[in-house]
Amino acid sequence: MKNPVKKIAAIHDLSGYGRASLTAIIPILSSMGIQVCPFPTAVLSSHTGGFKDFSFVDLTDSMEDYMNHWKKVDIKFDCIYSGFLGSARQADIILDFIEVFKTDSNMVVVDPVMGDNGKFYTTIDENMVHKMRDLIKKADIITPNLTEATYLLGEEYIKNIEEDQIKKMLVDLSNMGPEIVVITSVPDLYISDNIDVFAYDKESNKFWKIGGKYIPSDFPGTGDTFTSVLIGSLLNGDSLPIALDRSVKFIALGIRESFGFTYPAREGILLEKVLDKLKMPMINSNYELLE
Ligand code: PXL
Repeated sequence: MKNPVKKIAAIHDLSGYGRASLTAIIPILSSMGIQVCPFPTAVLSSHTGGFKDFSFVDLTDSMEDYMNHWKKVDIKFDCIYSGFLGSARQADIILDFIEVFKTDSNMVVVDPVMGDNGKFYTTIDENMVHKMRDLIKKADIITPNLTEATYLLGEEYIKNIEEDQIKKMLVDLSNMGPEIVVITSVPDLYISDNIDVFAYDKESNKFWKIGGKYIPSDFPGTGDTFTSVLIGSLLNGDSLPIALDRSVKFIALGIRESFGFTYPAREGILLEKVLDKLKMPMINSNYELLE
């Protein structure tokens, strides 16, 4: 029998407080039956959104040894998934990692974590944008939010963006390398309070849209949650639109759980209350195939 539990290398920071990056990625993917092997890029006392005096240890100098050990052990990954980087130089190390661990059958997912709402996160600068452009060339799937997509393309962030402009961004980004491009956090021009996700699959030349109710951006970690559910669904055999829809629905459920309590939004969505919904049957699917 083929061994059923898939493995993922998760190259992200560990933020001790606030349900972002590895503290979201590990429980989500393990609840979906996937083994997560964390490869930490930095250790922070909390994520950087909504906190000022967080501690930050950049792990760039330890990453080569970490990778070389994994190389020696000869680990076979079904997916390589990178996110928040502790320094721009880490992008080069991840490119080496991809060179070593990429196979014909596994997938490389890059979430180019850099900012939101038209602004960089505190620790990110222009240098990171240049390096992320190199990194996405080697990805099969990328999942920027609208802010990160505009940084990658060197364009200006416009909140009220037309569907045709988004489709052009998707194609332009896929021309930089990735087969599948997903852009999250796109405000809907026509339905107020909706935030949409758009995706383009180069092989089938199809564009998808998944509409969702407004997700306040002061809930950090939703990007990491989104991409983790997407990857878990794809590794478990879902199609792209179903996997996207599952991710949007899961985040909406998490936020609805959170509203009933008084935890500060900066703690992130109440994952612990909804992890058991990750394998929900996808009835009432809510995706659109765009013309
Ligand atoms: O969720 C993305 C993310 C990851 N890691 C750190 C962050 C953020 C977003 O703010 O601050 C440290």
